[in-house]
Amino acid sequence: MTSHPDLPRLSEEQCARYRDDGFVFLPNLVSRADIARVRDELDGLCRLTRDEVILENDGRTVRSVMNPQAFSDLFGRFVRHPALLGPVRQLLEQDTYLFQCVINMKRPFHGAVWQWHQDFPTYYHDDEMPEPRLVNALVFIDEVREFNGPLMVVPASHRAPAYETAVDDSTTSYPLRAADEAVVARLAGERGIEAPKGGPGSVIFAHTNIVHGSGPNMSPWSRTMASITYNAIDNKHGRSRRPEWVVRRDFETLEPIVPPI
Ligand SMILES: O=C(O)CCC(=O)C(=O)O
Repeated sequence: MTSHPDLPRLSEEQCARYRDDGFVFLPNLVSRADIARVRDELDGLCRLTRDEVILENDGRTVRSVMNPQAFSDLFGRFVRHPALLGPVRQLLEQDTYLFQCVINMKRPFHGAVWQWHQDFPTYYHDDEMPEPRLVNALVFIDEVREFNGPLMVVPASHRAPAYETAVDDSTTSYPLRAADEAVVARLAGERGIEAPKGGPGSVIFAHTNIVHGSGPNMSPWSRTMASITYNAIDNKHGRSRRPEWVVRRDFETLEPIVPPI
């Protein structure tokens, strides 16, 4: 692995939490100044008409911006932020490439659900991903509160197998391999559900097999969250069934930038 002695690192306790619970929450990790630049850039990207700008079922509200690093220099730098790459490389014990980046806007009053799911079954069945060795960095672009559709996770559910599920393409505008309700009920019955809340720049590092989802945003507050998925460089995905604007084939090893972005 390329040596970067100055990259930020997680403590032993934080690493243990990731291993045991399948996620670790770091409040206020990325500076407010960098997050403000991301938010400004997103204002412009959401006005673009292109496949990567996905609308909710109402045909008006932006749900997600997919892989903005492919058409925004700022996002090309943001995914290389040392505050993200340091912990990710430490957790993977590997150099890493960017598998996917999705910005989930969860707009006030109109942001729709993300059904309960694990990420890895999609990667395995649809993208020829060999092993569940990916880390998802979920970066809060807005403050996440109890009211604006926080991400919910089931602690320790990453230890469960990657369940095979059918694609649900009717609940929202984005097809997803949603988890079986009986499985979610059983796993949540063991360890409950957590929903980390915090200010912009806070980050959840989550294992690719953790069961997670989020409710609709009925509040007047936006809940934008960047979901940046990093893969170990020796775990490259193969030929994906999904279009290239969803799953890119760029295996470049990510090197950290020097902030600000
Ligand atoms: O933004 C959300 O609430 C859900 C994100 C998610 O499920 C994912 O990144 O896999």
